[in-house]
Amino acid sequence: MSEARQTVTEDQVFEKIEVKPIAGAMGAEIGGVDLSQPLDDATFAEIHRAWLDNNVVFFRDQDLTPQQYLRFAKLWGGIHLHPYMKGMEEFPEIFEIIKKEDAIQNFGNRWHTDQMFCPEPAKATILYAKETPKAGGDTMFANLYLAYESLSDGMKEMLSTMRTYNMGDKRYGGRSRSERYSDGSSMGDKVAPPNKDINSDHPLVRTHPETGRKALYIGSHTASFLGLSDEESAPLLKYLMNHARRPEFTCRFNWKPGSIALWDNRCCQHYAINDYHGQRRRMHRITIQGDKPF
Ligand SMILES: O=C(O)CCC(=O)C(=O)O
Ligand SMILES: [Fe+2]
Repeated sequence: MSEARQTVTEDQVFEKIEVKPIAGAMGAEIGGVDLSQPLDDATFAEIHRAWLDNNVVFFRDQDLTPQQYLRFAKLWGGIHLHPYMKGMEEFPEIFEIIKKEDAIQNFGNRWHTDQMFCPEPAKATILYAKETPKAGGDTMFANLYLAYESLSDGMKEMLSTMRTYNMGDKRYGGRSRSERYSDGSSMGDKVAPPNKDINSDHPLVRTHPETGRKALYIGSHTASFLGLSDEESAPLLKYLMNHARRPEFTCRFNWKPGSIALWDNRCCQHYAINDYHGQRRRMHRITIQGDKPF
């Protein structure tokens, strides 16, 4: 039932960079580029095209100062700050994700798309690996274009006018981030909730503003559908979440120090695998401002 992505086609031709898909559904490694240096327009245009085609792109063996990292990030738009989490003291636009040896809970261990609870959710997320476990700590991604395109015509029709209700906090068993991360995580001291919780509704079927393709815009922040009760929403939500992460729609990335991922939150979900207990993992994350979904 899954369709090939549109990417493995003749227009995957690049002159400035090498692009190697890592799975059938999505994801490509980009080689031949040093992100610590300013990028010329042609190289940036090729990376941008590869990113739109593959939903997520990866770079290896990068060595960037925080300033160089921010310069690269700002090519993609303004910086989006996480409304519930603090950035680094010296570089507030960079948010450190860390799981120490004694931690239990990691950050991002649910299928989600970043800050979907905001009226204008993050367009892109860039993650830069600083310390990685010997094995484990991979991140998985799922292609939300394929999730949409593989639905039946009847289901597409039914979903076409529906809206999701997405919660910024207290989504999981009513527990706040402060409660969840104070319990065996390394992230507790980074929680800084806004005065008032941020919740937003969005179209369930979203049109990507750059590619024009439709995506099933759903993630773990989605609590219900507008106009339906929680009980009515739950089975459909469960079906769509399970459908969106079918293995055929996914790719999985194994990090090494110096790896960078850049993903498009408008058309993919991701999931940080928590399988490296007793080891340390540390990442630097920057998110890029997005638009109001339509
Ligand atoms: O650490 C990861 O692999 C991903 C965490 C996450 O969900 C995020 O950075 O948005
Ligand atoms: Fe995330």
